[in-house]
Amino acid sequence: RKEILRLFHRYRDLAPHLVPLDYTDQPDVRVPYEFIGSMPELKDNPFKQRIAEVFSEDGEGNMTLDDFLDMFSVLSEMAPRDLKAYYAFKIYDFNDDDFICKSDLEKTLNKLTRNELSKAEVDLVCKKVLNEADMDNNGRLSLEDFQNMIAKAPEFLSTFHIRI
Ligand SMILES: [Ca+2]
Ligand SMILES: [Ca+2]
Repeated sequence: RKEILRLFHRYRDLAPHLVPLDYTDQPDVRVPYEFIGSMPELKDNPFKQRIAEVFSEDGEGNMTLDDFLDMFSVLSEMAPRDLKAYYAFKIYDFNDDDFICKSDLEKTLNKLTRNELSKAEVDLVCKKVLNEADMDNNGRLSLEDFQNMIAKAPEFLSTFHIRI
C-alpha cells in the first residue's frame, strides 16, 4: 500500500496539472507518453516507447494510473520471471501479431545492442536464435518458443528491470 501511494505520487508529479489528488470518483485521466518516456527510469531504455505502448490501455503510450502501476509491478526486480517473459514477448512483438518473426527479432537486436551490430551480424544472430529457439520450425517464435529462448539467454530480459 505504501508502495502504491509512492507510485501514485510519482505518477502525479509527471503531470500535476492533469492528475487530481483525489481519485475517489475514478477520474478518466491519462498522462501523455511524452511525460512517461522522459522519466529517469525509462528515458535511457531503448524500448521505452514499446514498453509504454504495451502497458497503456490506449496502445499509444498514454497511461492511466492503473497502466502505470501495472508497468512498474512487471518491471520491478521482484516480478516473477514468467510474467516478465510474457511482457518482454509482447514488447518484442513490434507488429502485434503474437509471434516474434525475423523482422521483430532484427529490431529487437538492433535496440538491445544500440545499433552496434552490422547487418551481417544481425542476420547471423537472428539465424542462430531461430535455429535454437524455433521448436516447431515455422520460422518465427511463439510465446512458448520465446520462453525456451529466455531459459537459454536470460539477457533478453535484462532491459526490463527497473528499480522502484
Ligand atoms: Ca510479430
Ligand atoms: Ca515457432
